[in-house]
Amino acid sequence: MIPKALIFDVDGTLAETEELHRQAFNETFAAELLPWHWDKSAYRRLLDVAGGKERIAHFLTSGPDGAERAVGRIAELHAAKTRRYTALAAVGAPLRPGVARLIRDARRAGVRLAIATTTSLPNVEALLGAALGADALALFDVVGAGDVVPAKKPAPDIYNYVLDRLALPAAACVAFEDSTNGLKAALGAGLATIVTPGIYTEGDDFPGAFAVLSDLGEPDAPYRHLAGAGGGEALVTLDALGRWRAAG
Ligand code: XBP
Ligand code: MG
Repeated sequence: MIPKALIFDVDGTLAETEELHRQAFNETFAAELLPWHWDKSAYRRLLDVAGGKERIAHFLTSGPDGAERAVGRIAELHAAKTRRYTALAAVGAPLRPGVARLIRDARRAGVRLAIATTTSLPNVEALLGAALGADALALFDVVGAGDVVPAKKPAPDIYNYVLDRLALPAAACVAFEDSTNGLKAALGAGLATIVTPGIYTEGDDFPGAFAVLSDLGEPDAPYRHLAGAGGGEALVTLDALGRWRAAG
């Protein structure tokens, strides 16, 4: 039976957005005369910490030059970064393959949609508004974002928040993630999870994933099957999700 709801992570799953986040962080540091620049290898390590404020706080523990000018200003720095990110995301970050197709099919079939993300709500609004139109967020029955829960991924809080508001059991839903932290959060909430690794997570291990696929697939661009369910197929569709779940 096809799922009653699809729950999507945002960054790395709906779109490859982490380079825009990294740019927003670095531009904010420069504007604040903080001598910090997060290159790709550093950012890949920093992404182990979900949440931009938490990521900055973690970075400060390494004692970077100028850290004393940031202590007590993390929320202010992060707000400035969010303003920069929303401007970048509003220009547009393309949705990953298959995302718009699956969202459209779910809406047509009466399958409910939700978002469970660590990122801040303005970031979700900017990204989806640019990609799916001004009323994009109305496509989603529940949007769980950022600080609405006390503990961020890999804690399951954001997925439990979404399931509570959907009033659906985890067994009736499927989650979509790109990272190990996100997978752990979704699994912690009891959700079967399809992982589509992104630029910062490809090659990582995803133990417990229901399926690991290069992306959700398009008719002219089938996904690459990496692990779990979906071998020998090309597209993640509602029908495929129903068959894969029934096969266990
Ligand atoms: C990924 C994150 C976020 C973003 C930055 O979120 O961990 O922290 O990297 O966004 P997702 P903020 O759960 O969508 O993969 O600075 O707003 O946290
Ligand atoms: Mg993600």
